[in-house]
Amino acid sequence: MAVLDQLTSQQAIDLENKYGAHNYHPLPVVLSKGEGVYVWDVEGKKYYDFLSAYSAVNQGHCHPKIVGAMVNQAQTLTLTSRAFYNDMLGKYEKFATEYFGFDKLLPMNTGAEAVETALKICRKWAYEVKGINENEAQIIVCKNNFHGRTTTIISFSNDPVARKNFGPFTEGFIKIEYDNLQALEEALENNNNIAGFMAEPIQGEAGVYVPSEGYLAAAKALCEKHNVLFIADEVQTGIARTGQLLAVNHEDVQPDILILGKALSGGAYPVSAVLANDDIMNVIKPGNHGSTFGGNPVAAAVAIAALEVVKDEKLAENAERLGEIFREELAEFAKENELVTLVRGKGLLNAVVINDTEDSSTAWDICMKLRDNGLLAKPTHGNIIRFAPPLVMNEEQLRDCINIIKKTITEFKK
Ligand code: IF1
Repeated sequence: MAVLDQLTSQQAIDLENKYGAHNYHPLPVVLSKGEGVYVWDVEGKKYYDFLSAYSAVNQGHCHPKIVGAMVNQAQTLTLTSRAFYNDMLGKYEKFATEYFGFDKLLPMNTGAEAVETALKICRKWAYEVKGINENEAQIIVCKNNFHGRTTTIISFSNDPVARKNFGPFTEGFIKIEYDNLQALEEALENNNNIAGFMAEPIQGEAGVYVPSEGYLAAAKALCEKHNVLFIADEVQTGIARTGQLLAVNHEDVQPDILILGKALSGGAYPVSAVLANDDIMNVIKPGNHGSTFGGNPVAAAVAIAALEVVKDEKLAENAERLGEIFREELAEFAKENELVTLVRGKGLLNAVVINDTEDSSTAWDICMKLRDNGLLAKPTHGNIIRFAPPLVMNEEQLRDCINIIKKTITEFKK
């Protein structure tokens, strides 16, 4: 078999099982083409993509403007490293800082790298601006968080599968209940070593937990009161996914540090970023932080195009409107179907809670039937199915998908 020969689905799966690390348990479908809201498997079967690569493909698969920008730049200059300047990075930094309303941007590649970068900036600010004694800074995080897979990030995870046998862990983190202002206030009171509070504006992996109305604004106010930085991890909730450009915009909250990734590139290329104002970002000096690919010309060109698409195609407004329809229809359906407990979410980041025990395979089995019926989705933890289509979906396509979901669950036999 020549390396680029056409494969059957089973051949592709067998290759991954034999030659690839088993760090995932994918749904058994092998995709070979994507366009807009659709993906096709190697046998040519067409599906609606209701995962969007975990909200990285908000602009739809292979968006011509984003791919065009990528190909054009890739044929011109791909990578210089930051040892030298390039003609794309400054343009991108200006464009993106004005787009999100911050003074500066630190470019990275993956979401986890951006989270790590934000934690380093927060700590350095704590020592050099707030005046906390070196190595005593604490950062508050939320239980059931998901911020990535590095050793430091899993140090403050409470997911045993993500943590077991990866110790020893990084110190300096305090875990509190999500959506609990009293817990945040108590953690802030009488502790002058708190540098920051990092949270997902909606906890995606935990099961699309939307916090109470006003939580983010009140949390930001508490951080201001205690001279603590509010760090918003919008890697999954950002870039129009929840019906606003950023999920924090639902409450008019401007975080001190903003973390972006995934759809910052429309899923075409690894691009992440950390944004902050000068009084925070200027603690970073030459040699403090970096990355071979961070801020490369292709990333810059792709991110500019991806962000332009969000505004040109009014993706936040579309996500807001279609999300209302999705939740209204599924909530109605939940009343008459015992398998569906509830639906929750914001914009087009939604989840359906399946009425079965945490350890049952019901949500997985339903996703297998959804696959057979032409729609791809995957459970998060336990029996919660995340539904997150590309934001370029139109109402007719959404209603088609709602019908597929209702039909599949109605016909589902355990
Ligand atoms: C996997 C989850 C989603 C994220 C938030 C940072 C990162 C992520 C809020 C890190 C990444 C991805 C990672 C991927 C599956 C997916 C995921 F299931 F893991 F939790 F979306 F919910 N902050 N989320 O959601 O970004 O380094 O991956 O670019 O690791 O399985 P990354």
